[in-house]
Amino acid sequence: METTLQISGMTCGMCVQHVTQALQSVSGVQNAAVDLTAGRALVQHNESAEIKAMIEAVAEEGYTAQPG
Ligand SMILES: [Cu+2]
Repeated sequence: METTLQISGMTCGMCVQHVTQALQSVSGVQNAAVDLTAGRALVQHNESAEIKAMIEAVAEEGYTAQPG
């Protein structure tokens, strides 16, 4: 499965690293490709992964994610 998240608050490559690691730490997430310029994350995951958990993991790092 694939989910696109709009990410706000990213300003540099470190932000991308933080968001990528946060998303990949979520249970059921296989891969996360984060695009700084687009402010977007493409998340590959299985059916058990919860979008809510992805959003919370990103929020814990200080960024805002929303489905889209
Ligand atoms: Cu940064």
